[in-house]
Amino acid sequence: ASVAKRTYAQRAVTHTNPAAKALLETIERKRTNLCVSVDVTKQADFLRIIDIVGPYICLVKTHVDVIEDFDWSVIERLQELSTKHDFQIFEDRKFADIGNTVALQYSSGVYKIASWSHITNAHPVPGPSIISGLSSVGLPLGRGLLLLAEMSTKGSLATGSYTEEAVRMARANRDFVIGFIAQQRMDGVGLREGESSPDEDFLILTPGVGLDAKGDAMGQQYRTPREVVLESGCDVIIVGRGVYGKDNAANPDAVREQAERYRAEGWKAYQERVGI
Ligand code: BMP
Repeated sequence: ASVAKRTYAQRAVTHTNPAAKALLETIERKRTNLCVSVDVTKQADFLRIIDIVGPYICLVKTHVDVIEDFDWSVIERLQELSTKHDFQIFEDRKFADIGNTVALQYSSGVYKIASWSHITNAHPVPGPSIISGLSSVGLPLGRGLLLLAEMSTKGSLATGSYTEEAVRMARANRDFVIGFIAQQRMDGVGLREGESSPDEDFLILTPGVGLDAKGDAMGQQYRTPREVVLESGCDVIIVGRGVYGKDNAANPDAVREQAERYRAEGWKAYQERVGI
């Protein structure tokens, strides 16, 4: 069956990258394809929101560099919460430099991302050398990489042949590249004339998901979990402000309620897609 018709459990069995396998197993075990993106600037808010949404998510997406009172205890607490609630961690670093530089940015500095983040991502703009640089650090640690094949923003340049090249880069590095940040499945994208469809399973993680808004004032565009998972065949919905958004931040019950709501919507769309 096509990848979109297979269950997360079936896909977990055949995936060889440890980060991809662990994510698929977590999704199946907890029956959730929801990733919450926690883009807040105070460590107390960051940890509090994750503790609330933890039971409803497969993955937490972070931008650690926006936490203004960051210290290493944030990472230790995040790891404790990851164990407590059984979710994976994805630092949304969007690497975009030469191989040597990204290897340093991934392994070193204040954040030492590779030491705690199961999954990270990169822009394909520098070409395949960005994958070699990151995999030199991440592969021995069992990490996985997502390439940004598309973006959710108005006027994104990541379309057409750029997206196709991103998929070709991933295909040539399937040990480390586990999938894409994209708005739809990439099955068969970028195949050259005469190339037959390879037996591949890329995870599609999709930001720009919201049930109550169409976008924001800075170019973000939202689609519903149903559009993303059922119609476009994506695997994980990434929701930020839709879950913890301005009004919710102060109110734990509202945050929990939104997390439950997005989890339910995302899972229903998946069940309908695979027919279970
Ligand atoms: P929100 O749901 O609050 O709009 O947040 C979306 C999150 O996903 C942000 O952290 C943003 O950096 C990220 N993101 C995105 O919105 N669109 C993309 O194409 C790629 C992203 O990583």
